[in-house]
Amino acid sequence: MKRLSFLAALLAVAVAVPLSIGSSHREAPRILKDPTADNTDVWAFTAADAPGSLTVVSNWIPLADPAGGPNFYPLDENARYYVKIDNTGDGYEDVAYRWKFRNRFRNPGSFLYAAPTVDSVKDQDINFVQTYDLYKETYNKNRKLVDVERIANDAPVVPDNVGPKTIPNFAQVEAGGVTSLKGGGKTIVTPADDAFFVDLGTIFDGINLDKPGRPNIGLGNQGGGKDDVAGYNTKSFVLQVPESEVTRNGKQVAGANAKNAVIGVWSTTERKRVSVHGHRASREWVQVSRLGNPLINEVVIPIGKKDKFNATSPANDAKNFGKFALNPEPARLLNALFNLGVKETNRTDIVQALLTGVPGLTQIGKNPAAADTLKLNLGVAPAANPNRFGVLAGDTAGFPNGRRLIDDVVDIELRVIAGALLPADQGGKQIPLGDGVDQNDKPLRSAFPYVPLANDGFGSQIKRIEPQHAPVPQPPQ
Ligand SMILES: [Ca+2]
Ligand SMILES: [Ca+2]
Ligand SMILES: [Ca+2]
Repeated sequence: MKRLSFLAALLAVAVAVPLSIGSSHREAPRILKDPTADNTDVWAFTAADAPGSLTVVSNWIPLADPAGGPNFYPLDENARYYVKIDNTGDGYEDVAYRWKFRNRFRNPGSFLYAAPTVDSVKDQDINFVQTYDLYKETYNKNRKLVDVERIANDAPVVPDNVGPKTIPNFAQVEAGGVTSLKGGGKTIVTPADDAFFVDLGTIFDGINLDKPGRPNIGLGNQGGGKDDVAGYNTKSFVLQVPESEVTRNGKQVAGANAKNAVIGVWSTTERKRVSVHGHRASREWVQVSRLGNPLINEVVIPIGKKDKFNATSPANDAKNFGKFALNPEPARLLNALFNLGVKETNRTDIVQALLTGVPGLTQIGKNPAAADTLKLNLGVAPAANPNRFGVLAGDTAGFPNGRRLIDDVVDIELRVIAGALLPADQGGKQIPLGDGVDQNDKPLRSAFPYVPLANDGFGSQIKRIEPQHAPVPQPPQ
Protein backbone atom coordinates (compact mmCIF):
# COMPACT_ATOMS: atom_id res chain seq x y z
CA MET A 1 0.00 0.00 0.00
CA LYS A 2 2.92 2.31 0.68
CA ARG A 3 4.13 2.00 -2.88
CA LEU A 4 0.65 2.75 -4.16
CA SER A 5 0.47 5.87 -2.01
CA PHE A 6 3.76 7.09 -3.39
CA LEU A 7 2.67 6.48 -6.95
CA ALA A 8 -0.67 8.09 -6.25
CA ALA A 9 1.10 11.22 -5.10
CA LEU A 10 3.35 11.11 -8.16
CA LEU A 11 0.43 10.77 -10.53
CA ALA A 12 -1.58 13.39 -8.74
CA VAL A 13 1.27 15.82 -9.35
CA ALA A 14 1.82 14.67 -12.93
CA VAL A 15 -1.84 15.06 -13.80
CA ALA A 16 -2.76 18.02 -11.66
CA VAL A 17 0.04 20.28 -12.84
CA PRO A 18 -0.80 20.24 -16.53
CA LEU A 19 -4.53 20.03 -15.79
CA SER A 20 -4.24 23.07 -13.55
CA ILE A 21 -7.77 23.91 -12.59
CA GLY A 22 -10.33 23.35 -15.29
CA SER A 23 -10.63 21.96 -18.73
CA SER A 24 -8.31 24.57 -20.16
CA HIS A 25 -7.76 27.06 -17.39
CA ARG A 26 -4.20 28.41 -17.26
CA GLU A 27 -3.02 25.38 -19.20
CA ALA A 28 0.02 26.67 -21.03
CA PRO A 29 3.04 28.75 -19.99
CA ARG A 30 2.28 31.86 -22.02
CA ILE A 31 -1.50 32.05 -21.80
CA LEU A 32 -1.57 31.69 -18.02
CA LYS A 33 -0.05 35.19 -17.89
CA ASP A 34 -2.90 36.53 -20.02
CA PRO A 35 -6.21 35.51 -18.40
CA THR A 36 -8.44 37.90 -20.37
CA ALA A 37 -7.41 36.05 -23.53
CA ASP A 38 -7.58 32.57 -21.98
CA ASN A 39 -10.48 30.48 -23.25
CA THR A 40 -11.32 27.70 -20.83
CA ASP A 41 -14.06 25.49 -22.29
CA VAL A 42 -16.30 25.08 -25.32
CA TRP A 43 -19.67 23.34 -25.38
CA ALA A 44 -21.68 22.78 -28.59
CA PHE A 45 -25.05 21.09 -28.62
CA THR A 46 -28.60 21.11 -29.88
CA ALA A 47 -30.67 22.59 -27.07
CA ALA A 48 -33.95 20.87 -26.26
CA ASP A 49 -35.82 24.17 -26.64
CA ALA A 50 -34.07 25.15 -29.89
CA PRO A 51 -34.01 22.03 -32.08
CA GLY A 52 -33.22 23.77 -35.39
CA SER A 53 -30.28 25.75 -34.01
CA LEU A 54 -26.66 25.32 -33.06
CA THR A 55 -25.93 26.41 -29.49
CA VAL A 56 -22.35 27.17 -28.46
CA VAL A 57 -21.09 28.16 -25.02
CA SER A 58 -17.54 29.42 -24.95
CA ASN A 59 -15.91 30.59 -21.74
CA TRP A 60 -13.07 33.03 -21.28
CA ILE A 61 -11.24 34.19 -18.11
CA PRO A 62 -10.59 31.29 -15.74
CA LEU A 63 -11.17 31.14 -12.01
CA ALA A 64 -12.77 34.52 -11.53
CA ASP A 65 -13.35 34.98 -7.80
CA PRO A 66 -16.81 36.63 -7.69
CA ALA A 67 -15.52 39.09 -5.07
CA GLY A 68 -12.76 40.36 -7.35
CA GLY A 69 -13.63 44.06 -7.17
CA PRO A 70 -13.34 46.90 -7.73
CA ASN A 71 -12.57 46.14 -11.37
CA PHE A 72 -13.85 42.57 -11.64
CA TYR A 73 -13.28 40.87 -15.00
CA PRO A 74 -13.51 43.00 -18.14
CA LEU A 75 -12.90 41.48 -21.56
CA ASP A 76 -10.10 43.08 -23.52
CA GLU A 77 -10.81 45.75 -26.14
CA ASN A 78 -7.49 44.86 -27.77
CA ALA A 79 -8.19 41.16 -28.31
CA ARG A 80 -10.31 39.28 -30.83
CA TYR A 81 -12.58 36.60 -29.38
CA TYR A 82 -13.65 33.92 -31.85
CA VAL A 83 -15.98 30.94 -32.12
CA LYS A 84 -15.03 29.07 -35.30
CA ILE A 85 -16.80 26.42 -37.33
CA ASP A 86 -15.43 23.95 -39.85
CA ASN A 87 -18.15 22.39 -42.02
CA THR A 88 -15.93 20.74 -44.64
CA GLY A 89 -13.66 18.57 -42.45
CA ASP A 90 -10.30 20.11 -43.29
CA GLY A 91 -9.83 21.71 -39.86
CA TYR A 92 -10.00 25.27 -41.26
CA GLU A 93 -12.84 27.61 -40.36
CA ASP A 94 -15.57 28.21 -42.92
CA VAL A 95 -17.62 30.41 -40.59
CA ALA A 96 -16.29 32.43 -37.67
CA TYR A 97 -18.01 34.63 -35.09
CA ARG A 98 -15.89 37.46 -33.71
CA TRP A 99 -16.69 39.63 -30.67
CA LYS A 100 -15.19 43.10 -30.47
CA PHE A 101 -15.47 44.90 -27.11
CA ARG A 102 -15.53 48.56 -26.08
CA ASN A 103 -15.12 49.87 -22.53
CA ARG A 104 -15.91 53.16 -20.85
CA PHE A 105 -16.59 54.62 -17.41
CA ARG A 106 -19.68 56.73 -16.87
CA ASN A 107 -18.11 58.31 -13.80
CA PRO A 108 -14.31 58.18 -13.72
CA GLY A 109 -14.45 60.06 -10.40
CA SER A 110 -15.84 57.00 -8.57
CA PHE A 111 -14.03 53.85 -7.53
CA LEU A 112 -17.21 51.78 -7.68
CA TYR A 113 -17.82 49.37 -10.54
CA ALA A 114 -21.52 50.07 -10.10
CA ALA A 115 -23.61 51.95 -7.55
CA PRO A 116 -26.77 50.71 -5.83
CA THR A 117 -29.08 49.92 -7.39
CA VAL A 118 -28.70 48.33 -10.78
CA ASP A 119 -32.04 47.11 -12.13
CA SER A 120 -31.26 46.63 -15.82
CA VAL A 121 -28.33 45.98 -18.10
CA LYS A 122 -28.46 49.60 -19.29
CA ASP A 123 -28.92 51.10 -15.81
CA GLN A 124 -27.13 54.44 -15.39
CA ASP A 125 -25.77 53.21 -12.05
CA ILE A 126 -23.40 50.86 -13.90
CA ASN A 127 -20.13 52.80 -13.91
CA PHE A 128 -17.97 50.41 -15.94
CA VAL A 129 -19.83 49.97 -19.23
CA GLN A 130 -18.77 47.28 -21.65
CA THR A 131 -20.41 46.71 -25.03
CA TYR A 132 -19.58 44.68 -28.12
CA ASP A 133 -20.17 44.22 -31.79
CA LEU A 134 -20.47 40.69 -33.13
CA TYR A 135 -19.23 39.94 -36.64
CA LYS A 136 -19.88 36.88 -38.77
CA GLU A 137 -17.00 36.00 -41.09
CA THR A 138 -17.39 33.65 -44.05
CA TYR A 139 -14.48 31.91 -45.78
CA ASN A 140 -14.40 30.19 -49.17
CA LYS A 141 -12.88 26.79 -49.83
CA ASN A 142 -9.50 28.38 -50.51
CA ARG A 143 -9.58 29.75 -46.94
CA LYS A 144 -10.07 33.30 -48.21
CA LEU A 145 -12.23 35.65 -46.14
CA VAL A 146 -15.07 36.54 -48.50
CA ASP A 147 -17.63 38.21 -46.24
CA VAL A 148 -17.76 40.05 -42.92
CA GLU A 149 -21.14 41.05 -41.60
CA ARG A 150 -21.92 42.84 -38.36
CA ILE A 151 -24.79 40.88 -36.83
CA ALA A 152 -24.96 42.65 -33.45
CA ASN A 153 -24.22 46.32 -32.85
CA ASP A 154 -23.29 47.94 -29.53
CA ALA A 155 -24.78 45.12 -27.47
CA PRO A 156 -24.38 45.27 -23.68
CA VAL A 157 -22.14 42.91 -21.73
CA VAL A 158 -23.95 41.84 -18.56
CA PRO A 159 -22.16 43.48 -15.60
CA ASP A 160 -20.31 41.38 -13.06
CA ASN A 161 -22.49 40.24 -10.18
CA VAL A 162 -21.22 42.61 -7.50
CA GLY A 163 -23.71 41.62 -4.81
CA PRO A 164 -27.37 41.93 -3.79
CA LYS A 165 -27.13 45.52 -2.55
CA THR A 166 -25.87 46.76 -5.91
CA ILE A 167 -27.76 44.28 -8.10
CA PRO A 168 -30.82 43.00 -6.19
CA ASN A 169 -32.09 40.88 -9.10
CA PHE A 170 -29.15 39.68 -11.14
CA ALA A 171 -31.23 37.27 -13.26
CA GLN A 172 -33.41 40.17 -14.39
CA VAL A 173 -30.36 42.26 -15.30
CA GLU A 174 -28.81 39.32 -17.12
CA ALA A 175 -31.99 38.73 -19.15
CA GLY A 176 -31.61 42.22 -20.61
CA GLY A 177 -28.27 41.18 -22.08
CA VAL A 178 -29.81 38.70 -24.52
CA THR A 179 -29.26 40.24 -27.95
CA SER A 180 -30.99 39.26 -31.20
CA LEU A 181 -28.80 38.70 -34.23
CA LYS A 182 -29.21 39.85 -37.80
CA GLY A 183 -29.80 36.62 -39.73
CA GLY A 184 -31.56 34.98 -36.81
CA GLY A 185 -30.58 33.67 -33.42
CA LYS A 186 -29.25 35.39 -30.33
CA THR A 187 -26.21 35.83 -28.15
CA ILE A 188 -25.18 36.98 -24.69
CA VAL A 189 -21.90 37.75 -22.97
CA THR A 190 -22.36 37.34 -19.25
CA PRO A 191 -20.57 36.39 -16.08
CA ALA A 192 -21.64 32.90 -15.08
CA ASP A 193 -20.74 30.20 -12.63
CA ASP A 194 -18.13 28.05 -14.39
CA ALA A 195 -20.04 25.01 -15.65
CA PHE A 196 -16.90 22.86 -15.77
CA PHE A 197 -16.59 20.49 -12.83
CA VAL A 198 -13.58 18.48 -11.72
CA ASP A 199 -11.85 17.21 -8.60
CA LEU A 200 -8.22 18.01 -9.11
CA GLY A 201 -6.71 17.79 -5.69
CA THR A 202 -7.90 14.24 -5.15
CA ILE A 203 -8.49 13.07 -8.70
CA PHE A 204 -6.21 10.11 -8.14
CA ASP A 205 -5.53 10.43 -4.47
CA GLY A 206 -8.81 10.04 -2.64
CA ILE A 207 -10.28 7.17 -4.57
CA ASN A 208 -10.64 4.39 -2.07
CA LEU A 209 -7.49 2.58 -3.16
CA ASP A 210 -6.85 1.42 0.36
CA LYS A 211 -10.36 0.23 1.07
CA PRO A 212 -10.06 -3.40 2.23
CA GLY A 213 -11.35 -6.06 -0.10
CA ARG A 214 -11.70 -3.83 -3.13
CA PRO A 215 -9.73 -4.41 -6.27
CA ASN A 216 -7.76 -1.42 -7.46
CA ILE A 217 -10.32 -0.51 -10.08
CA GLY A 218 -13.00 1.27 -8.09
CA LEU A 219 -11.34 4.42 -9.22
CA GLY A 220 -13.44 7.33 -8.15
CA ASN A 221 -16.80 6.24 -9.47
CA GLN A 222 -18.24 6.24 -5.97
CA GLY A 223 -18.85 9.98 -5.82
CA GLY A 224 -17.56 12.02 -2.93
CA GLY A 225 -15.22 14.19 -4.97
CA LYS A 226 -14.65 17.88 -4.43
CA ASP A 227 -15.34 20.30 -7.30
CA ASP A 228 -12.27 22.53 -7.34
CA VAL A 229 -13.90 25.01 -9.73
CA ALA A 230 -16.99 25.40 -7.52
CA GLY A 231 -17.86 28.97 -6.60
CA TYR A 232 -15.76 30.54 -9.35
CA ASN A 233 -17.18 32.59 -12.19
CA THR A 234 -16.05 32.93 -15.77
CA LYS A 235 -17.26 34.97 -18.75
CA SER A 236 -19.69 32.93 -20.86
CA PHE A 237 -20.26 33.78 -24.51
CA VAL A 238 -23.46 31.97 -25.52
CA LEU A 239 -24.38 31.90 -29.19
CA GLN A 240 -27.48 30.33 -30.71
CA VAL A 241 -27.91 30.49 -34.49
CA PRO A 242 -30.07 28.66 -37.02
CA GLU A 243 -28.28 25.58 -38.42
CA SER A 244 -28.45 27.12 -41.90
CA GLU A 245 -26.03 29.85 -40.74
CA VAL A 246 -23.24 27.32 -40.21
CA THR A 247 -23.78 24.32 -42.50
CA ARG A 248 -21.73 23.82 -45.65
CA ASN A 249 -24.71 24.29 -47.99
CA GLY A 250 -26.44 27.01 -46.01
CA LYS A 251 -29.43 24.78 -45.32
CA GLN A 252 -31.09 23.37 -42.23
CA VAL A 253 -30.10 19.77 -41.35
CA ALA A 254 -32.70 17.18 -42.37
CA GLY A 255 -31.38 14.33 -40.21
CA ALA A 256 -28.34 12.65 -38.69
CA ASN A 257 -27.30 11.14 -42.04
CA ALA A 258 -27.56 14.37 -44.03
CA LYS A 259 -24.34 15.41 -45.77
CA ASN A 260 -24.35 18.79 -44.03
CA ALA A 261 -25.08 17.39 -40.54
CA VAL A 262 -21.65 17.48 -38.86
CA ILE A 263 -19.63 20.55 -37.95
CA GLY A 264 -16.47 21.09 -35.92
CA VAL A 265 -16.44 23.90 -33.34
CA TRP A 266 -13.61 25.59 -31.47
CA SER A 267 -12.74 28.96 -29.97
CA THR A 268 -9.64 31.11 -30.31
CA THR A 269 -8.27 34.42 -29.09
CA GLU A 270 -6.06 36.70 -31.13
CA ARG A 271 -3.82 39.58 -30.15
CA LYS A 272 -1.81 42.04 -32.18
CA ARG A 273 1.89 41.45 -32.55
CA VAL A 274 3.93 44.54 -33.22
CA SER A 275 7.04 44.16 -35.36
CA VAL A 276 9.38 47.07 -35.88
CA HIS A 277 11.43 47.14 -39.07
CA GLY A 278 13.65 50.19 -39.27
CA HIS A 279 11.33 52.95 -38.08
CA ARG A 280 8.12 51.38 -39.32
CA ALA A 281 5.92 49.30 -37.08
CA SER A 282 3.62 46.70 -38.56
CA ARG A 283 0.85 44.97 -36.70
CA GLU A 284 -0.65 41.60 -37.39
CA TRP A 285 -3.20 39.54 -35.51
CA VAL A 286 -1.79 36.33 -34.06
CA GLN A 287 -3.60 33.52 -32.31
CA VAL A 288 -2.65 33.20 -28.64
CA SER A 289 -5.13 30.60 -27.41
CA ARG A 290 -7.44 27.93 -28.77
CA LEU A 291 -9.72 25.21 -27.51
CA GLY A 292 -11.84 22.48 -29.07
CA ASN A 293 -12.21 19.22 -27.17
CA PRO A 294 -11.82 19.45 -23.41
CA LEU A 295 -8.53 18.51 -21.80
CA ILE A 296 -6.51 18.07 -25.01
CA ASN A 297 -3.98 20.80 -24.32
CA GLU A 298 -3.95 19.85 -20.63
CA VAL A 299 -3.22 16.15 -20.60
CA VAL A 300 -2.41 15.11 -24.15
CA ILE A 301 -0.06 17.88 -25.33
CA PRO A 302 3.27 17.91 -23.44
CA ILE A 303 4.34 21.06 -21.63
CA GLY A 304 6.99 21.95 -24.20
CA LYS A 305 4.38 22.03 -26.98
CA LYS A 306 1.47 23.76 -25.24
CA ASP A 307 2.27 27.27 -26.46
CA LYS A 308 2.63 25.93 -29.99
CA PHE A 309 -0.74 24.23 -29.69
CA ASN A 310 -2.33 27.54 -28.70
CA ALA A 311 -0.77 29.30 -31.70
CA THR A 312 -1.61 26.76 -34.43
CA SER A 313 -4.64 25.68 -36.47
CA PRO A 314 -6.61 22.46 -35.94
CA ALA A 315 -5.89 21.74 -39.63
CA ASN A 316 -2.26 20.99 -38.72
CA ASP A 317 -2.91 18.94 -35.58
CA ALA A 318 -2.08 15.58 -37.16
CA LYS A 319 1.34 16.81 -38.26
CA ASN A 320 2.10 18.80 -35.11
CA PHE A 321 0.60 16.67 -32.36
CA GLY A 322 -0.69 13.39 -33.81
CA LYS A 323 1.84 11.23 -32.01
CA PHE A 324 0.76 12.59 -28.61
CA ALA A 325 -2.84 11.55 -29.25
CA LEU A 326 -1.78 8.16 -30.62
CA ASN A 327 0.48 7.47 -27.64
CA PRO A 328 -1.12 9.44 -24.82
CA GLU A 329 0.88 10.07 -21.68
CA PRO A 330 -2.15 9.51 -19.38
CA ALA A 331 -2.32 5.88 -20.57
CA ARG A 332 1.26 5.34 -19.41
CA LEU A 333 0.48 7.07 -16.11
CA LEU A 334 -2.58 4.89 -15.49
CA ASN A 335 -0.44 1.82 -16.01
CA ALA A 336 2.40 3.09 -13.83
CA LEU A 337 0.00 3.81 -11.02
CA PHE A 338 -2.66 1.16 -11.17
CA ASN A 339 -1.17 -1.50 -13.40
CA LEU A 340 -4.36 -1.51 -15.45
CA GLY A 341 -2.83 -2.90 -18.63
CA VAL A 342 -4.09 0.08 -20.65
CA LYS A 343 -3.01 0.12 -24.28
CA GLU A 344 -0.33 2.80 -24.51
CA THR A 345 0.44 3.09 -28.22
CA ASN A 346 -1.30 3.37 -31.57
CA ARG A 347 -4.52 4.62 -29.96
CA THR A 348 -6.46 5.16 -33.17
CA ASP A 349 -9.64 4.94 -31.07
CA ILE A 350 -8.74 8.22 -29.32
CA VAL A 351 -7.75 9.89 -32.59
CA GLN A 352 -11.09 8.85 -34.06
CA ALA A 353 -13.25 9.85 -31.09
CA LEU A 354 -11.76 13.33 -30.74
CA LEU A 355 -9.95 14.27 -33.95
CA THR A 356 -11.27 12.56 -37.10
CA GLY A 357 -14.76 11.86 -35.77
CA VAL A 358 -16.81 8.71 -35.23
CA PRO A 359 -17.92 7.30 -38.62
CA GLY A 360 -21.66 7.64 -39.07
CA LEU A 361 -21.94 10.05 -36.14
CA THR A 362 -19.35 12.84 -35.98
CA GLN A 363 -17.15 12.38 -39.02
CA ILE A 364 -17.22 15.33 -41.46
CA GLY A 365 -17.14 14.01 -45.03
CA LYS A 366 -15.23 10.96 -46.21
CA ASN A 367 -11.63 11.89 -45.47
CA PRO A 368 -11.48 14.46 -42.68
CA ALA A 369 -8.33 15.96 -41.21
CA ALA A 370 -7.38 14.82 -37.70
CA ALA A 371 -8.27 18.15 -36.13
CA ASP A 372 -9.01 19.07 -32.52
CA THR A 373 -12.45 20.52 -33.10
CA LEU A 374 -15.53 19.61 -31.11
CA LYS A 375 -17.56 17.62 -33.66
CA LEU A 376 -21.32 17.93 -33.49
CA ASN A 377 -23.94 16.13 -35.55
CA LEU A 378 -26.75 18.67 -35.74
CA GLY A 379 -29.17 16.01 -37.01
CA VAL A 380 -29.17 14.05 -33.74
CA ALA A 381 -32.17 15.06 -31.67
CA PRO A 382 -31.61 16.11 -28.05
CA ALA A 383 -31.92 13.20 -25.60
CA ALA A 384 -35.07 12.97 -23.52
CA ASN A 385 -32.99 11.73 -20.58
CA PRO A 386 -29.39 12.90 -21.04
CA ASN A 387 -26.71 10.69 -19.52
CA ARG A 388 -23.53 12.33 -18.19
CA PHE A 389 -21.48 9.61 -19.93
CA GLY A 390 -22.87 10.55 -23.35
CA VAL A 391 -21.94 8.18 -26.16
CA LEU A 392 -20.23 5.77 -23.72
CA ALA A 393 -23.67 5.18 -22.19
CA GLY A 394 -25.45 4.95 -25.53
CA ASP A 395 -26.67 8.56 -25.37
CA THR A 396 -25.49 9.68 -28.80
CA ALA A 397 -26.65 13.27 -28.24
CA GLY A 398 -23.74 13.80 -25.82
CA PHE A 399 -19.95 14.00 -25.78
CA PRO A 400 -18.03 13.28 -27.96
CA ASN A 401 -20.95 14.14 -30.22
CA GLY A 402 -20.64 17.78 -29.31
CA ARG A 403 -20.58 18.54 -25.62
CA ARG A 404 -23.52 19.38 -23.37
CA LEU A 405 -23.19 21.24 -20.10
CA ILE A 406 -24.12 18.07 -18.19
CA ASP A 407 -21.50 15.87 -19.86
CA ASP A 408 -18.90 14.56 -17.43
CA VAL A 409 -15.92 14.93 -19.72
CA VAL A 410 -13.36 14.12 -17.02
CA ASP A 411 -14.88 10.70 -16.35
CA ILE A 412 -15.54 10.07 -20.04
CA GLU A 413 -12.01 10.89 -21.13
CA LEU A 414 -10.44 8.87 -18.29
CA ARG A 415 -12.51 5.86 -19.33
CA VAL A 416 -11.75 6.34 -23.02
CA ILE A 417 -8.03 6.52 -22.26
CA ALA A 418 -8.40 3.32 -20.23
CA GLY A 419 -9.87 1.60 -23.29
CA ALA A 420 -13.66 2.01 -23.16
CA LEU A 421 -13.90 2.39 -26.96
CA LEU A 422 -11.51 -0.42 -27.90
CA PRO A 423 -12.71 -3.89 -28.87
CA ALA A 424 -11.98 -6.47 -26.15
CA ASP A 425 -9.37 -8.25 -28.27
CA GLN A 426 -7.45 -4.99 -28.71
CA GLY A 427 -7.22 -4.09 -25.06
CA GLY A 428 -10.77 -2.84 -24.61
CA LYS A 429 -11.74 -2.43 -20.95
CA GLN A 430 -14.67 -0.91 -19.17
CA ILE A 431 -12.96 0.51 -16.08
CA PRO A 432 -15.14 2.75 -13.93
CA LEU A 433 -12.69 5.62 -13.64
CA GLY A 434 -13.84 9.00 -12.42
CA ASP A 435 -13.06 11.94 -10.22
CA GLY A 436 -16.09 11.55 -7.96
CA VAL A 437 -17.66 14.83 -9.15
CA ASP A 438 -20.67 14.07 -11.31
CA GLN A 439 -22.24 17.47 -11.94
CA ASN A 440 -21.79 21.20 -11.63
CA ASP A 441 -22.15 22.79 -8.20
CA LYS A 442 -24.88 25.20 -9.33
CA PRO A 443 -27.94 24.19 -11.35
CA LEU A 444 -27.85 24.51 -15.12
CA ARG A 445 -30.73 26.31 -16.77
CA SER A 446 -33.08 24.67 -19.26
CA ALA A 447 -33.47 27.83 -21.35
CA PHE A 448 -31.06 30.29 -22.95
CA PRO A 449 -28.34 31.04 -21.86
CA TYR A 450 -28.30 27.58 -20.14
CA VAL A 451 -25.15 28.28 -18.08
CA PRO A 452 -25.49 28.44 -14.28
CA LEU A 453 -26.22 31.89 -12.86
CA ALA A 454 -23.18 33.91 -11.80
CA ASN A 455 -22.08 33.74 -8.16
CA ASP A 456 -22.24 37.13 -6.45
CA GLY A 457 -19.27 38.90 -4.94
CA PHE A 458 -20.82 39.65 -1.56
CA GLY A 459 -21.76 36.02 -1.05
CA SER A 460 -18.60 34.53 -2.58
CA GLN A 461 -17.88 31.07 -1.22
CA ILE A 462 -14.26 31.06 -2.31
CA LYS A 463 -12.24 30.35 0.78
CA ARG A 464 -9.17 32.43 1.27
CA ILE A 465 -6.24 30.84 3.04
CA GLU A 466 -4.27 33.42 4.96
CA PRO A 467 -0.50 32.93 5.06
CA GLN A 468 0.54 31.07 8.20
CA HIS A 469 3.24 32.87 10.10
CA ALA A 470 5.47 30.80 12.31
CA PRO A 471 5.67 32.12 15.88
CA VAL A 472 8.61 34.38 16.46
CA PRO A 473 11.26 32.38 18.41
CA GLN A 474 11.63 33.70 21.95
CA PRO A 475 15.02 33.95 23.65
CA PRO A 476 15.59 31.34 26.37
CA GLN A 477 14.52 32.50 29.83
CA1 LIG B 1 -13.25 23.99 -43.47
CA1 LIG C 1 -19.27 25.52 -11.27
CA1 LIG D 1 -16.54 13.58 -13.08
